[in-house]
Amino acid sequence: SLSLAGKTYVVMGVANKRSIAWGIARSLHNAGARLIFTYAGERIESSVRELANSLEAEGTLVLPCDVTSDEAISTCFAEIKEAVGTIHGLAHCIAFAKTEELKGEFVNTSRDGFLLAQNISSYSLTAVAKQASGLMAEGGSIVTLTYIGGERAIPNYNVMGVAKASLDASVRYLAADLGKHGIRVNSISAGPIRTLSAKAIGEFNLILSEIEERAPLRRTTTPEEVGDTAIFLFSDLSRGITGENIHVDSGFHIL
Ligand code: 0WD
Repeated sequence: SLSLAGKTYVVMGVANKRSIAWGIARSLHNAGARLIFTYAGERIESSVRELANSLEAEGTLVLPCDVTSDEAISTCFAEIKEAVGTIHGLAHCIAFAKTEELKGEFVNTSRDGFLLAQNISSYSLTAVAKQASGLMAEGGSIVTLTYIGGERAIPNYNVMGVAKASLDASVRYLAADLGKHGIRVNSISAGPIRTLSAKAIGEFNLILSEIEERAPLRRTTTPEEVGDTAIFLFSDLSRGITGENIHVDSGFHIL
């Protein structure tokens, strides 16, 4: 199977064991990669440390990085540079919107809520790519997580759908900029998965049951499936792919 031994990856956005980021981390770990985890705030630090320790891997780092702060991002990557020098990839698994704007009609979105969702869920990729790319001396691969709600109007996804559309466009522009440095930028559009963030989305259970009934594979997506596609995008097997979005959603997007 695929080996990423001797390579180092930054995984941003583990909140708990259900996080898609944790699925990606486990796939990376199984492939022999060294991992650096970043977390948003003190509230989840202990949970991330506990999960990182459970891997029993040498050299794992856990660092704070609130992506709403440019200073926090530069401090974080300066510490990563100091510790490991070179990184080979980064998984951006971060999103946030106000719960009250993830139900009802999009037309009611506030200016505040719109900008907050764009800031954390979309702009953060560009801010982080700028810093991370400086550490990718041997080339690299950046992977972010998106959702079909950025391509089509999905009930309740609302302001987050618009943030995902902007994230998807950012992937293409970043790929265009960073390709000359041997750095690839891609996204995975995951099918709905029951996580902490997903709890905020109105009628999420309905969305899950629709996938089970209608998606070509007749089952919901697992974090392991997303993790295994991520390590493909991190590995040399995907060396010709950049600026791309891969749907890991049991085929739901073709309907
Ligand atoms: O169905 C789903 N769960 C899908 C999720 C389908 C398709 C895509 N995605 C995306 C999400 O939109 C997100 O981009 O996957 C990514 C990861 O989401 P997740 O695994 O569903 O959710 P979760 O485990 O809650 O992790 C998201 C994390 C935050 O968790 P909390 O609970 O603390 O909000 O994003 C991080 C944080 O760890 N995050 C931040 N990180 C740094 N700085 C910040 C911040 N300011 N805000 C949130």
